[in-house]
Amino acid sequence: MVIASAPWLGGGGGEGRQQPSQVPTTPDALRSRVVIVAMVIAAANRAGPGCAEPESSAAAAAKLSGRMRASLPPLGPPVSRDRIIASFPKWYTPDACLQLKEHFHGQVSAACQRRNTGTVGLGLSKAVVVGDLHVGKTSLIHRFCKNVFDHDYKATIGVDFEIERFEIAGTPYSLQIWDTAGQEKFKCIASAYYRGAQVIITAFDLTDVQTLEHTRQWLEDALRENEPASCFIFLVGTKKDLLSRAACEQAEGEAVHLANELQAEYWSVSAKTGENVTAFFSRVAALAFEQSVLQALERRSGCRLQVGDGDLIRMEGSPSETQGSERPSGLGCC
Ligand SMILES: Nc1nc2c(ncn2[C@@H]2O[C@H](COP(=O)(O)OP(=O)(O)OP(=O)(O)O)[C@@H](O)[C@H]2O)c(=O)[nH]1
Ligand SMILES: [Mg+2]
Repeated sequence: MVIASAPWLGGGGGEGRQQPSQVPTTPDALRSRVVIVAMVIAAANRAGPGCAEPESSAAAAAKLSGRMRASLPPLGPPVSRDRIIASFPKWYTPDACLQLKEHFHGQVSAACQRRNTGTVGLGLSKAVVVGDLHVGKTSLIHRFCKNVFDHDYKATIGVDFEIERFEIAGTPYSLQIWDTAGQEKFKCIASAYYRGAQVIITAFDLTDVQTLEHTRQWLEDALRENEPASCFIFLVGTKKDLLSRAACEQAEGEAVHLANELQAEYWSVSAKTGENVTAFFSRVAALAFEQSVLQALERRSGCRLQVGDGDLIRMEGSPSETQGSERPSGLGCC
């Protein structure tokens, strides 16, 4: 069974994943869970490369909920302090990072200051987390989204997702983080959800070198469903707490080498202690946000307006908005 839960709709992602949808009885329960049942498996099997996410009534409902939410002004409490990103979050190591700059792109800062980011503040960016079973994908996401850590292993069945709200440069922004199953038997289901990812996070266990070797294949699979040039790729070593400093440095050396090959940004994290977890996702959110704003500005600068019987007026953005916006900065290189 493939299950997708939406924490902004209902009671968290991990616990109760085996339960059917709940009847909303409390304000909390208004956030109903979305359960994608067996029919998704059939849909997933039908979906070939390049197909959209498998459609089912529940999946469609999930999408609709997402769209409805995206079209509404942000509801609920303000974002927590550690979700407010005012300055560009730093990389983990300059040896493997996607951008060495320390500030938001000038056009992005200007647009944010003028509250001129279009629909970016209402939209979502999709990040998918892939990697071998047991490497700690779910733990990483749960540490960030719920600030919990569970010693017990509960394999992810199919996929699951969380949505985290941020305020970046004064603009509301949401990241949809998809947790996928590492078990081989769920791979065909999970891979149906790779599509439309702006960020691909390939996770491996720092204590198990084989899981690092497998990241290449995981990334290949995820990129097959996406436009490689427009995806931010991260390589994340998990369970940092289990290694001595020397062992960690050795594992990181190998990982940085691979990250450079994959044009990925490298991070070491621990879901158990929380080390680097918030910093990592802040970096992910900031890069995705910046790219989204630049793309919105680019679209706007090229938009056309039809007047009367067909005269076309090209709407140019103000020079400060359009200058140098041909391409979102920092895709896959420093
Ligand atoms: N010490 C330590 N253990 C961790 C850490 N992260 C995860 N674990 C443990 O590793 C095991 C697997 O973690 P999960 O997060 O379920 O792994 P997963 O990658 O989601 O596994 P699948 O869902 O099967 O793909 C669990 O027992 C966790 O408690 C960490 O940072 N430190
Ligand atoms: Mg999992």
